[in-house]
Amino acid sequence: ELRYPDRLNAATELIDTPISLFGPDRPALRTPSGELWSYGELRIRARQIAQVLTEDLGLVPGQRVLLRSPNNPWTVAAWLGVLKAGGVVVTTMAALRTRELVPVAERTRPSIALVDHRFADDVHTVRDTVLPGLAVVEYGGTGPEDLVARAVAKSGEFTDVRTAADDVALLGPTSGSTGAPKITMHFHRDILSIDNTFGRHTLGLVPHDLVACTAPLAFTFGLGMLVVFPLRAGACALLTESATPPRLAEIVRRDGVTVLATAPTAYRAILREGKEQWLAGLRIGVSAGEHIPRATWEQLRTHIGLKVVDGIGATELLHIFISAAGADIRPGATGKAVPGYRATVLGPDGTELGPGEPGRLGVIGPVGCRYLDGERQRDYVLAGWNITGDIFHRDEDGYFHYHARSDSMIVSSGYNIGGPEVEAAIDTHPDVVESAVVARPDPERGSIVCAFVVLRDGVPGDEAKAKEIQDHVKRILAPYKYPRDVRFQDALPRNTSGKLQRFKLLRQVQE
Ligand code: 3SK
Repeated sequence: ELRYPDRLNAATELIDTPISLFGPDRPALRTPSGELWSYGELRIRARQIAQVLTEDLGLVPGQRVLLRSPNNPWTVAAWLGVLKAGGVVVTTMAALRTRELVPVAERTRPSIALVDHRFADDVHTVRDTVLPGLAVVEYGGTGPEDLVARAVAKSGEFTDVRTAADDVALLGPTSGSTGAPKITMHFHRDILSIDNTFGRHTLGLVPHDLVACTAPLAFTFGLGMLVVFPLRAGACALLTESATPPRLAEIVRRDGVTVLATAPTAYRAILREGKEQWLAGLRIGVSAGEHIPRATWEQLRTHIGLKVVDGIGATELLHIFISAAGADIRPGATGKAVPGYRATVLGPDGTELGPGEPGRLGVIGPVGCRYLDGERQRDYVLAGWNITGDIFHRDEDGYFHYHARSDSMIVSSGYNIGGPEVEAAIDTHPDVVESAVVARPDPERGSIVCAFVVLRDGVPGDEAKAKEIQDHVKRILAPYKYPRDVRFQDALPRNTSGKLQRFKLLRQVQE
């Protein structure tokens, strides 16, 4: 069991404690363009921002501060500065548009917004339409009102607010499977808990690590990989604002990245481009956000000897709770419950199922789901188990094997068909870039498997190609699993963190 003192400020633990252990001069943050911030510099910037917030903008502990920016050092400083000042960070993706920001702002009601100047227009619109009292401060631009100019004029002397370990530190919006935002709440101690579990037991960063991650800091996967885990280990994070998968692979090689965390899509794209050798220097590769297909995992292992650490997490639980690393990895399985967590598989009536039986994943651990919106809480937490919405089975050895999202399990003529299994089969067709399958309502069979398929450039998506893919799947899987409906698309719909928006595909087949 993890125990924390009653008074705990996560920002003190993330920046002041490492400085007392490793000194102020170690590199904390880098960018591909050569910017380098030491731990000492990051602490001064965070303190200066805390001064701007409290001295100039009147922030009092418990007030909420919306952040909106791509991944860069000032964003990390702002994140730490808000916590140092006792504020609550509301993270939002830079790519969100006004109509997506409005419901987040309405629910979280921030007092202040710190916004990268390139992404400020939507926040001004939010203020003008729904939050007239919002103080919007831009950064990264020019002029005396810019946050950077205001911060560097401050002394850098600031004593962190003595927040309680279970004061809220973070409001993390998540779009969930329906698209409507849900707001998760996390305490100061939760931020340390993800490091004391996945970070230390599974990932095991060391001070010489250079960590890159494609997820935005506004997605808790990115926050853990780029801020919480590296800082607590005295390691360095490489912050990329945006990078295509081949460019990412090039940066990994050029800058000597030792740990890369990204989604399976990026690994697949790097393999497709034949750039996987550029990842050969990695000590650790992490894949999360969605299940990594076995074929992709095997290719990385055989081509460059990289045994990717798969993991499943949730914004509701802040980070990863099932995973395995090193010798514990079992190909094809996501992993075991991360030390500190318990996981189980539940049947429809909430009873625990035995090995081999697929059902709903239930997780209990030091971080649990707390929605700002109490109504939703009842759907997510059942008898203490956090119900993540994923279908898994557990094997005799306690490894968890992914089947599908509970909203993507396809029941056709009485057969249960796991969508990802069909996708993995389709993806082995040489003309296929990627695919996603959903259940299409069918009067005869209840549902049928409908596959949305992206083909390689120049390959025509016609009836002959659809038939070829269907026959290909029938050759690999039990024939009842083949997609009876094949639709070709230029790209699959993904949200700003790269996660597939399956609900959009479901909508298409239900229309
Ligand atoms: O698996 C995910 O989608 C996830 C969500 C939040 C934090 C971390 C992860 C891996």
